[in-house]
Amino acid sequence: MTQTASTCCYCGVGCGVLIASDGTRITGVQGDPAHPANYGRLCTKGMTLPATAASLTNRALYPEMRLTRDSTRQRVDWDSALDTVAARFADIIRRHGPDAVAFYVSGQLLTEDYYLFNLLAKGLIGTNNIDTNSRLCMSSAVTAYKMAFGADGPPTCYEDLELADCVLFAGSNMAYAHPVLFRRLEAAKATRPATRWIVIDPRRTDTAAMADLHLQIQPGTDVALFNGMLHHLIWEGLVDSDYLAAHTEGFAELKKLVRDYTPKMAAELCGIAEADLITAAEWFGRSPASLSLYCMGLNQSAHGTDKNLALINLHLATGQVGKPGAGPFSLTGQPNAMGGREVGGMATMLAAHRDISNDQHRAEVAAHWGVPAERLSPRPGLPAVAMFDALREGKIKAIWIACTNPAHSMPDLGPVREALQHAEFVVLQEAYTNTDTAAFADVLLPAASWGEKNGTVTNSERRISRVRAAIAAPGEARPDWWIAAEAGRRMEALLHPEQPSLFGFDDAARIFDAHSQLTVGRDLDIGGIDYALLERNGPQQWPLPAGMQVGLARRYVDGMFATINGRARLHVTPYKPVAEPTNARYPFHLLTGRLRDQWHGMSRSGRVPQLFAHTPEPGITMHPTDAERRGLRAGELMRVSSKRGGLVLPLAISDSVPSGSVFAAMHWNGQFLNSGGINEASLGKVDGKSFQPELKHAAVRVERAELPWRALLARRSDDVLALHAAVQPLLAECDYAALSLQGRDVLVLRVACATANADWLARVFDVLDMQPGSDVLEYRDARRNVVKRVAWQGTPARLAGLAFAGDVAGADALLARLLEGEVWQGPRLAAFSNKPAAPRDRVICNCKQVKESQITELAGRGAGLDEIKATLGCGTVCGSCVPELKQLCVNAPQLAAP
Ligand SMILES: Nc1nc2c(c(=O)[nH]1)N[C@H]1C(S)=C(S)[C@@H](COP(=O)(O)OP(=O)(O)OC[C@H]3O[C@@H](n4cnc5c(=O)[nH]c(N)nc54)[C@H](O)[C@@H]3O)O[C@H]1N2
Ligand SMILES: Nc1nc2c(c(=O)[nH]1)N[C@H]1C(S)=C(S)[C@@H](COP(=O)(O)OP(=O)(O)OC[C@H]3O[C@@H](n4cnc5c(=O)[nH]c(N)nc54)[C@H](O)[C@@H]3O)O[C@H]1N2
Ligand code: SF4
Ligand SMILES: [Mo]
Repeated sequence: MTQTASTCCYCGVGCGVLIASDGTRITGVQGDPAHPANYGRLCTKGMTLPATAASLTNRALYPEMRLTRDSTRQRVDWDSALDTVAARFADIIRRHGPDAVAFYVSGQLLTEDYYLFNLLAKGLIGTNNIDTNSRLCMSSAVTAYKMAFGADGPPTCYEDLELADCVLFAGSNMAYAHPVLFRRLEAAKATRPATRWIVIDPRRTDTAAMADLHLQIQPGTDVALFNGMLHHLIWEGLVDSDYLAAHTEGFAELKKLVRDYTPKMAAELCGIAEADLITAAEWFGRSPASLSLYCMGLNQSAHGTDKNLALINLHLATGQVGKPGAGPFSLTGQPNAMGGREVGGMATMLAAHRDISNDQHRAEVAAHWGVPAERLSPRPGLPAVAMFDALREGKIKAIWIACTNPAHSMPDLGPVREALQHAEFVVLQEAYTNTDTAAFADVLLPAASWGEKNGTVTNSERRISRVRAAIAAPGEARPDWWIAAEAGRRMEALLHPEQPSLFGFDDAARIFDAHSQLTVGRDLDIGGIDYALLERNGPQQWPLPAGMQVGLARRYVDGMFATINGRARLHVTPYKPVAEPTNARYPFHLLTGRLRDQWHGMSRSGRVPQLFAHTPEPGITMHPTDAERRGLRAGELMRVSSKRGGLVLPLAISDSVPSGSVFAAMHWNGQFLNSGGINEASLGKVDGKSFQPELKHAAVRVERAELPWRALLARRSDDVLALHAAVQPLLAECDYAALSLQGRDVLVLRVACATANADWLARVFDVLDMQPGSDVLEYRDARRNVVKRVAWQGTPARLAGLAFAGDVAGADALLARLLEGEVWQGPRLAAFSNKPAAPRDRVICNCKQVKESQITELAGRGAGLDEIKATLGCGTVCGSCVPELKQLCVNAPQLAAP
């Protein structure tokens, strides 16, 4: 048994993990007590990481390639794959120029991977067409930091969470998306209960439910809110005039603008009470230290940069920046969103926060790389949405995608799929073979994944942590940096045979050194960090120039900013409505976001049945009043459509969404659904400054889908992932199909079609191994087109499978019994009865598998949170469910004592 210190591969909190392994397999994981992000804590996703790595089903194990355009991919060796990639890219570059190729990479790559991709695109090929999924995520935050402070990156650190007196969450559902930081905030509030929490979110999220003040604004109205708050602060003399005079510029123009944003007018635009807006401004302005935490509710907007700037304006105007517990803290989503920004891994920036359009900057980077200065293109590359447009239009011929799944995560999927279909050549570097993008790859390059690779990542507070391999990558999978370097060597032999190799790196440490040298003298100078230091002293924050022992926790403490004159800049931010307003034909505002226990396209979290328990199925959530007005009931299938496209989802009803809006989680896609997920309907309109698309908002219509033929199928299996792999290709044939993994080892499939589909059913019976026999009973009613099969296994016999098609009455009750795993009592034929199911009892606590009914029962008898935790064990391990436990305590119907 060995233990390897590494970092969680999911969110931007960047928790340290200790991976246990037996040399070939990962056997366990625990939080690293020494890591300054989490001090030993992990959330549900981090705790279940070993389960994601337990099976090789669907792992990309060796390179695959299409030998002709329309053939299926075949296994090839690395040399053939890499030679082909290099030759095809070189050929297209020779014929059409460097901008005819593109790279679309990811904030989940390690810094070293990122560095080499950047070198490959910008240094070797000479194109800036390298963009990343961070365009869908962080680019508005980057743009705003640069415009306001002169440089990218937050001024704050995690310790500020414990020191703030007022915490403003803006468009962040931190309880779900940054759970371990949320645990730190909960603990801070428990010790200092006077701390005020304000949450700005159109939905009443678990984060909002815990706030002292929830501003449930109309979607997209944040700028109006911040302008209104600033108006109040100016009017009441709560701005810090000394700070403004000494350290900023632009206040006079801003003041002119916000004169019009009276609290009354702003509150009306936002759809909230004027008094609440004023309370928020008072708390923010009068607290000794005000910290704002913001995420996709601000960034993913056609006015995302302005939303960020308007919030930063509030901080600058009140001097709430550069001091303990205060500042605008943009939370990064992905584990290395920050590292990607450091290496300049986007189409609009150069390494170490340098600018593409700056001749001096290009020359510095070219000199460091050892390439002629003219090689570096002065033209910005195409940002994500424009990149896929250019691919569709044939201006870009070849694309190399690494560590992201654009056929699921990009807005407006129809044209994205068309682009991938039209492309001359698509390379995909992935750890799994069954993502939606994999279908389009001409070459699939198998990547090593978490637990199998070495490098570094930088978390939300600018802290660089080591990622270490605990085991060897399976099959022929290779680290991402190795793949980029090998292809790079082959490409340079074709394009620039005269030049010494740019890719002479044989390990990740040397790549890190090359990266750190390029930062020397810049705002993010990490000249003092190398692997030896990280080994010795643990994770480090930047900047940390040579000669310093520790990095800077807080930036701009002296009021000197990274702008040319050292002053921060306030920007004039007029409010503009969402890009696609609702209308009579598309009356609902579509909000999208995250679930507590799933990660993005679910290629990893979707391998762990336990992670489905909290939300087993996809859905579109609507306010009760809107549902009632339309005569809709929970569970009915709805067609959700925008002008662009749509999908079918079951209806969920909850007053957590405001009337007039609906919400869908972003996670589900072709691995689990018959469609690509909610981005079938979303909008590709981008912010004019950051080019980040408005993934949070679109206008949609939600109508009952008339799909009378229903089926519910479930099968227990020793290898539920293999079963998933076999069923996945059948999903797309249905008008609605949703697959989930439940219990420990049960695959559940819900299906709906316009007409009965006997042929499909026959095939799915085959795949599920449910042919009538001694342990599989069948019931048929040909006249009604009803087929039911039920399977048992073992002695004593337990339910092992069910398939109800044409009539699903009773199927849910039977599924509940299958999941319970009880011994079957009484006649087997009773399985076909249509007994109604009890309402679903959700698993609230994942670690201890505690259900909602157990919690509400205790709460109903008057038990408080502590007693419930002590009795049931829920909320005592990772704590991810604590926000929900608190709500259940408050809302439980009171029961009489037993
Ligand atoms: N469990 C889990 N955690 C994750 C991830 C994951 O996939 N799963 N992904 C990681 C990544 S990459 C990211 S970027 C982060 C995202 O983290 P968050 O941004 O916190 O999560 P989201 O759910 O995308 O969006 C946050 C909230 O924005 C709200 N919102 C929508 N429109 C508006 C608006 O106009 N104004 C305001 N103020 N709010 C609005 C939504 O209702 C939603 O509750 O999460 C990271 N952490
Ligand atoms: N509607 C809507 N859409 C959204 C969002 C939203 O809120 N709403 N959020 C957006 C945001 S913020 C983000 S960040 C994106 C995320 O969207 P994606 O980037 O598509 O997210 P993932 O599913 O995490 O994709 C990462 C891929 O890399 C693979 N992988 C895992 N490990 C490795 C590895 O080590 N190497 C390589 N090469 N591959 C690996 C995984 O299997 C997975 O398929 O989605 C965006 N899309
Ligand atoms: S909060 Fe959870 S998902 Fe994020 S880094 Fe920590 S353990 Fe991983
Ligand atoms: Mo993200």
